[in-house]
Amino acid sequence: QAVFQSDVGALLEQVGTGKESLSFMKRRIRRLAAQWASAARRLDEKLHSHWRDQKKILVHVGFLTEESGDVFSPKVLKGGPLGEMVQWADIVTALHVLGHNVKISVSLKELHGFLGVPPGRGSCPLTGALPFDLIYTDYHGLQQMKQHMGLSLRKHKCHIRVIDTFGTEPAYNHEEYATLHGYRTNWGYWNLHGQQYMTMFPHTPDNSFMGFVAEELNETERLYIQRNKVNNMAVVYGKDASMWKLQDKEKFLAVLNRYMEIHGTVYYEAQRPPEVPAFVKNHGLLPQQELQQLLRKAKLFIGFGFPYEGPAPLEAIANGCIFLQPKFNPARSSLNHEFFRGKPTSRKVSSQHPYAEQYIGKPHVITIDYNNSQEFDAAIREVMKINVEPFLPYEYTCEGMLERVHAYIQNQDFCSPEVPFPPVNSSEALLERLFIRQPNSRVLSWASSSISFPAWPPLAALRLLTSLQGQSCVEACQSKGLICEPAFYRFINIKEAFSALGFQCEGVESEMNHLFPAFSTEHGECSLQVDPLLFSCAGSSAKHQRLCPCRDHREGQVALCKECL
Ligand code: U2F
Repeated sequence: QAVFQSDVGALLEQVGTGKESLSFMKRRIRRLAAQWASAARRLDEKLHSHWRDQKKILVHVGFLTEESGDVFSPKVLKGGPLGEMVQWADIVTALHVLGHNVKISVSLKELHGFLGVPPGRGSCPLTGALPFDLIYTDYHGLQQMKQHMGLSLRKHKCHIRVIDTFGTEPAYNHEEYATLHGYRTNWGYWNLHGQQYMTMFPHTPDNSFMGFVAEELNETERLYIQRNKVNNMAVVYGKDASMWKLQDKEKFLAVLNRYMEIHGTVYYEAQRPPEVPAFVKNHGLLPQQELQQLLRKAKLFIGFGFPYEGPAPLEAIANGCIFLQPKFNPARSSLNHEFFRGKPTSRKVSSQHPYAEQYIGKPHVITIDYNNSQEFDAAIREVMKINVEPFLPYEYTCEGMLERVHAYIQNQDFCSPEVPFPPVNSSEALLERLFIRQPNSRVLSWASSSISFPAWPPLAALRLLTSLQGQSCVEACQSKGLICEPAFYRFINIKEAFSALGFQCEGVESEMNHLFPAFSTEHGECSLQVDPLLFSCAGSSAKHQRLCPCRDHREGQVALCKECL
């Protein structure tokens, strides 16, 4: 049985030494230890201390290994990306606090040692049983495991979880389909189950949302912060001078400078001051803790377009700042933008931080067109006028992350053979009664009494609807306040689902297509999915209305349905 553990001493020893990235992670683990501990107590109470299996878990952080070049570690103190380090620190802490038996590796040698593969034997396959229940790694680590576990990776891959910042959509993950249909990238095509990829934000429900945490405030701190906000103080988002050089930055800074005192945390070398305008009070790159203090005073945290989708805006909002950011029109994606090119997703990024825009929004987040200087000017004035309270979505609190990771560990299973659906002996009449229409709605729900079938999330949460033409299932479910749930596709990939929704099929075909099951508006044809690996919430076509399995979600926790705990 797993027992919550609040002492992080053993974890800190595991993390090791010798790299700035590891020191950064350790500082973070230490700083947030008390917060994790009290979250663990609350969750334990909420779960009524019920039985949780203790898992043996290997965490192999591929991007920090020398063998993958480790470009991140040398830049930790120089304004390089820290978001990934934040996330890995929080992942290992969550696993440890949940009471699992965690081993951490940041080199091939350690990986070999933990897996019991003799060193220097190239791709000597791991012949025996895998000594872990779960392996958390990243794309670099996955590649290393392929090289060094050889064929046995295929046998063990259901135990693997890939921490994947921006996400991997099913069309890119499916090797054959990606190759045939132009979705092949340097990263994707591992033929994993889509939910084995775990993202930094809830980008697409095709993947599991792993996330990270931000600091929480107690009541005294909240009051103190609100009383001491400096109304005309702005902090610019961007710890590297290159982030300040983007197009027209000077223009915005000049407008901002008219109203507010501008602070920055841009890294610089002693001999060479940073290339930021003289009127900016630059503090240099700050330790996380000191950045929090700065954010506590500031009224505005302002993004100039890069970095995309990082942790800092959540930290700023949690400390009572308003986050002002540019809208991207057209939205950026791997199809039209250099930064996202080659990433295994075609998700459209509508602003610098779509999560802040869509899940938090006003008054904490203002997303505007920076090309319109009047709009920009008006936004700054609005920021100075309104008062906002510190806000942190539950899913980014320690308790929220523990709750989510706990639910995944105890319920997600990609190893057991799937029980076929529909059950072989089920009659057509029975299948026709699987869905019932909700009163006055185009949404159908699962008639749980007609067939009982073990599933997680539980089938009672299933809501079936159709997308509009050109709409993805992510959007279709969202438009009804629901979340698309790929685990439910297999229950709606039957011809009876079409008739329940009122479609009259001219014909029924089965094909490999990440948009299926769907109804072709041109030909009246109903198309089913052949390969479960291609069940995908993402993706749309002007010629199809997709069948979408949606579900509800817990308040502040989109990853989990109401009955998922
Ligand atoms: C994102 O990576 P970044 O590291 O650029 O993300 P940020 O939002 O800037 O913040 C990461 C952390 O850096 C900390 C801050 C955040 O937790 O507290 N920090 C700090 O310690 N001192 C400072 O002076 C300023 C910030 C994203 F996370 C990655 O996944 C992407 O790859 C990257 C590019 O889009 O952006």
